[in-house]
Parts: sequence; structure tokens; C-alpha cells
Amino acid sequence: MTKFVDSKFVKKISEITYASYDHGWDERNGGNVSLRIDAADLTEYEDIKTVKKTLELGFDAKPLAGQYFLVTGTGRYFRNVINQPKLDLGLLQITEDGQKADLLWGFEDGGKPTSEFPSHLMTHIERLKFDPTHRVVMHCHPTNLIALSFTQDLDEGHISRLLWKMQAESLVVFPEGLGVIPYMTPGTNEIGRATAAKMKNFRVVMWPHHGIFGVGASLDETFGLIETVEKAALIYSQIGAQGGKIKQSITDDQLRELATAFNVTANPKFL
Ligand code: 2HA
Ligand code: ZN
Repeated sequence: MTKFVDSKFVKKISEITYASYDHGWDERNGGNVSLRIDAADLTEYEDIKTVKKTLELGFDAKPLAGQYFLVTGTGRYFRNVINQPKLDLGLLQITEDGQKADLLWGFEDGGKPTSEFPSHLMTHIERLKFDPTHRVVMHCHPTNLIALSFTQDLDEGHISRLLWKMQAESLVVFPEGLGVIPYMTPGTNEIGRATAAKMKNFRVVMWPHHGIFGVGASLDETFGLIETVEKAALIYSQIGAQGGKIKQSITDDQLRELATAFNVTANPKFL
């Protein structure tokens, strides 16, 4: 019998949560991840066939009825997932009425999904409307990006352009730029709705004075997206550490050339 704990899904999410912790983006219980898995990819696992318990979602997730999600637990530490995946992760299936989720595996010591589960599920709903390859929502607390939310105007065009100009890689990896919501209370349906609304146009959304939400087709891609955004913000911080005076930078024309060379379309509102 193949055990779900030995699956590539548990292995990869454990790797990614540890890498994110190791980068300093998940102090204590900071951060959460959810991965959408196809039913066809779960058939070989015998230990996920019975419902352990059923949880209320607190909002209508009907568009996700029947879908499976592997998700980190509320209050759990990214640092620990790799050593105790059966406690810190849960595999859930959204019920047919979209109001609840059945726990099929994990959270063995009574855990529950992340406090940001509403934001995750609302974002999954939004992205799946137009992107069938969409699988991952990841939230974490990247230090330099959070710092930007104190020193910069909370303007999407301004912050996107600033990050694009910090390194040639940025525009290629997030040509649509970065969405920004106002500061809001974490864990609420309101921040979930605001985040999901931004996800119509962006794959990364800044939560000012808190962190980032990123989406993608795989855990690697989503983590790489967040890494690239945070690297750009880190370069900006280092410029400050070197005195803050910018003598030369990537020009708008050079950004346009970059977009052409890498066959990406820069957000026309920002460039
Ligand atoms: O999972 O990061 O935003 C803990 C958090 C809440
Ligand atoms: Zn957070």
C-alpha cells in the first residue's frame, strides 16, 4: 500500500515550507500553503479513503465542490512540517454543498486548516475561473517586501515598477506586476475577498505590513515567484544600506526590450 505521507505532494510541500522558513519568511507560525490535487493523482493512496472529520468553512466554496487540497495547519510552524507532516498538514475535500471540508488525512493531533483558508479558497475559486493549470496558493512574510509597505506609497504601479527595475529577472517573472490591497485584519473573509479580487489580474498580492500571497501551477513555480519579488525588494533595501543614491537603473525602454526578448507582456497600465 502506498501511504500518502510518502507521496510527492507531502514531500514537496515539506521541502517548500522548510525553504520558506529557512529564508526567514515564516517566524513562529507565520505563513500557509494550499495545493490543489486531482482525484486521479490520489487513487493509489489507501489511507485517505475515509472521512476523519468534517469542518465548517464559514463561506460558500461551491465552485470547489469535490476538489482536494493539501493545506498547512493553523498555529503550525513551517519549520516543523518536514519532521511531522501528519500533524502539520491536512488533506481535505470540499463537500458537495461547498459549505464544509472533509478531512481525509493528517492533522492527527487535532489540527485544523490555516486561519487564512478563506483567502486561499477564495483565491483558488478566482484563479480557476480562467486558469485551469492553477494549483497553489502560498502566503508568507518576506522581510524586505514588508519593509517596502512602510517606505513606499501603496500604489500598485509604483511598487511594480520599482521591483521591475531592481533586477532584469523581475519583469520576466511577474510581467503583470504586483497587486496591493489596503492593510486589513488577517484571517477574515474580508481580506480573503480583497485578495481574491486582485488575483483576477495578478499572481502576487502584497498585504501591507504583513506579507505576500502568491499563486501558481506548482509549488516550485509559486515559491520561485515569491523569491523573485523578495529578491528585488532585498536589492532595494541594500541600495538603502549603500547610501540610497541610485546613479543608474534599468530604463523604461530597456524594460520594453526585455519584455520583447522574453516574449512577455508587461502590464500596460504600469509601462
Ligand atoms: O498562518 O501568517 O496570516 C499564520 C499567518 C496568518
Ligand atoms: Zn501571515
